[in-house]
Amino acid sequence: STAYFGYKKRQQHIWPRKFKECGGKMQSPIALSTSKSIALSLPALEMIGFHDVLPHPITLTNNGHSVALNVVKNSTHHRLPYIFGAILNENQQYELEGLHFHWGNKNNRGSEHVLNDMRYSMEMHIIHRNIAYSNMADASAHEDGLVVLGIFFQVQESDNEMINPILKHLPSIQWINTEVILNTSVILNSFIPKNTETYYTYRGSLTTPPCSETITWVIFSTPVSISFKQMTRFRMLSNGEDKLGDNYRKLQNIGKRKVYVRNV
Ligand code: B30
Ligand code: ZN
Repeated sequence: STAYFGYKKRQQHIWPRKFKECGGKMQSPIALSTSKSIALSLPALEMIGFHDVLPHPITLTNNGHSVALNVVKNSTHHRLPYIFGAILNENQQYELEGLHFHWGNKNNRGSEHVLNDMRYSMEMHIIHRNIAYSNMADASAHEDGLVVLGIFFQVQESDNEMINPILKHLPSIQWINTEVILNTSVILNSFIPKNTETYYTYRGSLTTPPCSETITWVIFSTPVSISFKQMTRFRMLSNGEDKLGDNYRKLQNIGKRKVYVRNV
């Protein structure tokens, strides 16, 4: 069930009234900076199946706070992409759940995390669930339950052809609570930077209610590109009362947490 929450300043401010964890001490997003991070020679993040075509059907949904791509579960014929390594516990695998976007109505805003004072135009989140837990609800209740990969998008002159399989379906889901089944093949590797060797990692939360503090964040420092024209496709979507966009949460306190940057 989708509880309403808004992104305007006065709306974000009251998230903790209905959702206690949104007022916690391990919230996301945060400002990342090279100089305030602990540089470690961490293992690479192992990403398996990112070059494979995702099993059908894949849906793309306008849920009023984002555009979400979701994959089928419990398919016996296909293994979904999964990740392990980095600061994740040994022998724990995290399987793809879906992905979604946070973006701005102007190019100078939109990403949730900020990297060395740079707020990018968009941030994609690829959600992975620890296979020890059978669903999102169960995983959200455990501290080792979820890993979200963060990918920044930076506006450049030329189109990023790799994201067209998603973009071309956005006009079909202009309205809130509409969904389309993708007729294109989707390959995760098309959406991520070529360089995944440098990443920031820390322990945080879902950036939307219920703000569960069970996320291991892995944010790649290399952005991918998108053109202004391609960004306008996202900005044409509706959230029911307004343009969908500026759907990023304000920065949260790092507090006592440690942020690591992989130093290769
Ligand atoms: S994020 O990556 O930290 N922005 C959820 C997953 C990832 C993030 C935020 C939230 C999540 O699973 N939320 C609960 C389920 N959602 C489904 C959804 O697709 O997005 C239902 C809901 O609100 O109540 Cu929205
Ligand atoms: Zn997100």
